[in-house]
Amino acid sequence: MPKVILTAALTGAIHTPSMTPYLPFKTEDIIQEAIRSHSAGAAVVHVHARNPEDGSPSSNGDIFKDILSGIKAKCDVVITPTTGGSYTMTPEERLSVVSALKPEMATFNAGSLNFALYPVLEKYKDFKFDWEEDYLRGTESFIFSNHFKSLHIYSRTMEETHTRPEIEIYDVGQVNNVAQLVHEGYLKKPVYLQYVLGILGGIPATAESLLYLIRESKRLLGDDFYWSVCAAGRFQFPMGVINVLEGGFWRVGLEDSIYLEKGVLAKSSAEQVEKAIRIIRELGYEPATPDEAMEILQLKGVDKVNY
Ligand code: KMH
Ligand code: ZN
Repeated sequence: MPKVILTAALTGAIHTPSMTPYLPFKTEDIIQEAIRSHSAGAAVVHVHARNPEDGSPSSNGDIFKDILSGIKAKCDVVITPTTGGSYTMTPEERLSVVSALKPEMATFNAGSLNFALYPVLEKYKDFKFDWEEDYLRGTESFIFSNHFKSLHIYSRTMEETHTRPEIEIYDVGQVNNVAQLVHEGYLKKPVYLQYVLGILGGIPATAESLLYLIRESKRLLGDDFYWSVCAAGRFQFPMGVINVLEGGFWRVGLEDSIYLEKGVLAKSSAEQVEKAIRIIRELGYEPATPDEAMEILQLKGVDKVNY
């Protein structure tokens, strides 16, 4: 039975608290969401830190440590903290979670791009917290910077901490960036790619885009890689189904979509995990357990983290 590694991306730095009452941003709520998503069948949770007072994205090491150690104390899910952080953070602030907590896996954003969220302001007018509107509008002039010098530093740091990079791919040129980093010896095969579809500034979320990414990855990296897909909003489920059928893994969660279906807010990332598992089982697949994910992705083991 083919195993599918399901990842739940719990909170992210895209959606803001006023968009849905279900977005967890208090530390205990993020921890509980991880536990619920693991119980629902997620093998991996992807975690951002948020300021528990107002839900603003945070790179605070103590908040990350509280979240990661709180999850670790309650369940054996694999934890992948972000090094993407948010656009209000420096590359050093974004990377600090890896140096400090030495996680088994962390995101590694494989290139620069516009990362525009401002169009949502056409839909959302009233905000609970005063940071939300400025944060979203500020993305009109935001370039998510991941140039090669920073990618060299990120990869070396993850090598030192034995942290597997979950390599975020926002567009097809970034697959070539990965091939270059493998050629230079900064990344080692088999790499683990996370195709991120549907971000304004990155590759659109279409079947053609996804199949092109997979084909280009195979052309540039050979068959020696694993891949998952995460797609924004309404594309979250359709792209996941295509990717599973192509032999890949799947990421869901409120970081990428606040909906369970058209017009219905998801009450948790766990609800999206449950729906994804129903679908993959109907297709003849089984969700991987955390231990199976650890084995497939050759992770160092939670006993070697620093939290
Ligand atoms: N926020 C997603 C679009 C990261 O956190 O470093 C991609 C992501 C990357 O999750
Ligand atoms: Zn993220």
